[in-house]
This record gives sequence, structure tokens and C-alpha cells, in this order.
Amino acid sequence: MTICDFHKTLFIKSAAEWEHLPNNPIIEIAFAGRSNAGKSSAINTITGLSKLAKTSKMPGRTQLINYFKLHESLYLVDLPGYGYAKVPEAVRERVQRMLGRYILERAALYGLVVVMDSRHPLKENDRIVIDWALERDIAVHLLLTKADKLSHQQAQETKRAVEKTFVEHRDQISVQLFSSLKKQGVEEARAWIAQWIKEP
Ligand SMILES: Nc1nc2c(ncn2[C@@H]2O[C@H](COP(=O)(O)OP(=O)(O)O)[C@@H](O)[C@H]2O)c(=O)[nH]1
Ligand SMILES: [Mg+2]
Repeated sequence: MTICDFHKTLFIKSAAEWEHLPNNPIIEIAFAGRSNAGKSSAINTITGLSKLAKTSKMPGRTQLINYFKLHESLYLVDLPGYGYAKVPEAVRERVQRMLGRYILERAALYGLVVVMDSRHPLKENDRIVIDWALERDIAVHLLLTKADKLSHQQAQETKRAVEKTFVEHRDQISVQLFSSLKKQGVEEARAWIAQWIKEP
């Protein structure tokens, strides 16, 4: 059961620099993942707002940190994608630095959704991002998206394998299958996010 209206999520701002991040102390749940993994699509599917976050067939387009207000006490944050080789080196380094600083230092960050293509989960950069969150004791939700590209059995096997990898961190890391195309796993993702909402 969710206690807020995901359909009322509003775009707040795009930030290119650390100094431009909002400075009001609202809980942030951030979405990280490789370029093209399906982060923006997942935000749109979870909120039920198909045009909220810009999606793209061209990887490496979003180098900004995008803020959305889901509730008076909660922001959703679409982080820049990583791991796209065709982005110029200087841009890639800047993005990695921002991402590292955001995950390691952002006081408002309470939960990290790591969006991964369920056909290729846990790439090196995903592991790095997950390790940063573990270091800080931040809750991690692994969203195995594009599950529609796998058979039911393949998808279940992938989920089990990912769960097994983090069995020692099962209090901190949860795993689910998701598909923006088929609207699969939406309520499960909403429930994970809604647990962070503080009612006044
Ligand atoms: N089949 C399928 N395609 C998806 C899914 N989610 C995203 N895509 C596609 O993957 C591409 C990248 O999606 P996007 O959300 O922009 O990825 P981002 O770079 O991680 O924000 C787009 O062409 C989407 O239509 C999904 O669940 N299933
Ligand atoms: Mg995106």
C-alpha cells in the first residue's frame, strides 16, 4: 500500500554542479545506473507520468542531476548514467566525480535504487556504486529492469543470482524484477520508495 500519490510528482530542477543541489533538508531517494539501463523510464513508470523524466535511445545524454518532488518530505533524484564509452573523457570524469560525491557525501540521501538491465546486471561500475552506498549504510534497492527481454525462468534465475551475491547484506540490499514496457514490478518499487516518506 502506498501512502502518497505518485501521479502528483513534480519536476523541480536540473543541477550540473554540486553547488546547485537543493539545500532544503528533504529525504532523497536516488536512481543510479549505467546509461541506457532504463533509469528515466523506471521513474516515469513508477510515477505513472510518461513524460516526467526524459528518456532516450541515445545513451549518455543525461549529465545532469534531475530532481523530482514526490511528497513534501521526499525527492526522487535521477542521477547521470555511467559507463558510456562514447562520452568525451573529460565529461565522463566530471560525471563520475559528481556521482561519487553525491552517493558518498549527500546528507539527504537515504536510499539508492540501482537500475540495471536484467540481461547484464552487476557490471563493474554498478558494483562500485553499490559499494559506496554500503560504505555509508544507505539502503540499496536493485531494480532489474527490461525483464520483458528475458523468459520468466531466466528472469527468476537472474534475480536469485543477484540476491545470492549480496546474501550477507540482505538487510541493506533488496532485489526486484521490473519492466517499464510491461509495467511489471511497479507496486513493489513504489512500496520500497514509500517506506521513506515521513508523515507530518
Ligand atoms: N524493452 C524494454 N525497454 C526499456 C525498458 N526500460 C527502458 N527501455 C528502453 O531503454 C532505452 C533507455 O531508457 P532510459 O530510461 O532513457 O535509460 P536511462 O539512460 O537509464 O535513463 C529507451 O529506448 C527505453 O525505451 C523496459 O523495461 N523494457
Ligand atoms: Mg535517463
